[in-house]
Amino acid sequence: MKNLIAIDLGAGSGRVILGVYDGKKLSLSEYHRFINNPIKCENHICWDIESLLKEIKTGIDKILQAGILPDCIAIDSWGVDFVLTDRNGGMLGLPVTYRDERTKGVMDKVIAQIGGDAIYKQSGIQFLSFNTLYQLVTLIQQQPCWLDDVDCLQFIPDYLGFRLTGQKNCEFTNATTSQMVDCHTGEWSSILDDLAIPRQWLLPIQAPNRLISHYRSERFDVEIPFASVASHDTASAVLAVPFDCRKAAYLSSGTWSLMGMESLSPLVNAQAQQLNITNEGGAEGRFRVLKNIMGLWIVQRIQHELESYSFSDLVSLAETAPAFVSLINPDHAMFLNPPSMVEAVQAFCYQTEQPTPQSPGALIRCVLESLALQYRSVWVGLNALSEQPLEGIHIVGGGSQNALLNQWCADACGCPVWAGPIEASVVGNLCGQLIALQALSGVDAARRLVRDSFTITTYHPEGEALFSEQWQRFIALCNTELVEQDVCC
Ligand code: ADP
Ligand code: LRH
Repeated sequence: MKNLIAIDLGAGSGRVILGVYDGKKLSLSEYHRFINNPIKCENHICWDIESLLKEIKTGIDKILQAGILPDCIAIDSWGVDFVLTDRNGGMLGLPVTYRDERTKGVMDKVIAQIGGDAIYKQSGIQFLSFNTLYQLVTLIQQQPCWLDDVDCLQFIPDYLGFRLTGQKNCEFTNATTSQMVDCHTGEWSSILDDLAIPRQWLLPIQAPNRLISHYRSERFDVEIPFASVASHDTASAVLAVPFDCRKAAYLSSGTWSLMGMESLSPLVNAQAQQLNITNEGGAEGRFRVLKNIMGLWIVQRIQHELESYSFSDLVSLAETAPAFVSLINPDHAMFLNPPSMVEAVQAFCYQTEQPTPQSPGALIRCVLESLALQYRSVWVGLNALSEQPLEGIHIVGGGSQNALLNQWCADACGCPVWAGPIEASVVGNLCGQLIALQALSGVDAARRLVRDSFTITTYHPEGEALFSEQWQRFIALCNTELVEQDVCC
């Protein structure tokens, strides 16, 4: 039997969960959940690192308080963002969030300077304006007064681990989200030299699912082994996808919708580049061939603005609203962090000469139908790239509780959908710890454990014709040029 603590940080919320492995099954008990609220600092939106650390320690203490002696502890979080430290390990500036505006326009300039082909061929990573690469170029251009003091860059989960244990680390799966790792060698790429990003800031890249240190709690007088797992939350979520013998896709559905498939080698070719498909690193050196879709972030932000509606209220209202009245391109940059998401959705519809959704039901229906249609686009792209046809889609993460969207995903893609587990990143994090403790032999054994431990709900496609009728209209809308000043405020 093993008692394990998973700390899983999403961009919206964090949780500290106890996982108990009895040799046959894994069960979860949530001890602590907290909001991850970015803060404004010198005109940038930043992660409140000290508050995250405080919440993490509170969660661990709750578990220790219950008299449980954990065998291991590990952290995973969102990708791309990082902390810079000086020679004494002190934090230099607060880490800026990937939704901050500072990188606006930088990616295009970098592509013009060194060429998109060169970046993609080496990294195999999708072009997203907020990749670490563009954040670092921006930072070097901005020249903050402390820039010369930088000694080390650590990604968020590695840095939080460092604060808990004193051990520095650079874990592979999260490092790959930077677009600075050569996907063919697993080492830092020569793109860094082309852009004068100091290599001496970077630590050697290490494989996940290893014990690396201990966390000592003075208050409870215990020392808990600390593991570096697949510390990119999506990599841990993919580890927890209950694949069986069928070749299938996955959709990690939360703040983002990450849709993809697993591959033993990177898939880097002209077609993949044209589709802006990424090859992020996974556990056991596997690759996450996937695409970011803006995801339930849009709904989260609308819910925040409409305050009095719960998530399930909004989904019920969407279900009864008229179908396919207005559609948006959910991946348009205008939805990354607009001042008002309701207004951004309405502006997109107005500019594309569609009725502007007014009621909560109409707004959410517009967003969820558009997400389902985008799932279809990515599904078609993945099938074109896959050597074997994909037989269905595993949906994991908090969004897998959205039965309406699960059904629409099955309908839009015309394939079965298997939903669960809900806490996929936590489950992947826990399985990574079991691998580090040699209680599981690897990823395949982990997935057997997931299948044996969690309920999976199947959705069969019912209304494919409806979605396929709308798909050409959706693609045309996605290709429509919008006028920036009208859509961004
Ligand atoms: P993150 O990527 O931030 O870790 P999660 O995996 O926690 O995200 O998923 C959060 C999402 O889960 C929310 O945005 C919401 O869309 C969805 N969700 C949470 N609870 C429910 C629920 N009861 N019914 C439907 N969807 C839900
Ligand atoms: C999801 C996620 C995603 C990244 C984004 C920054 O939480 O890690 O995989 O692209 O956040």
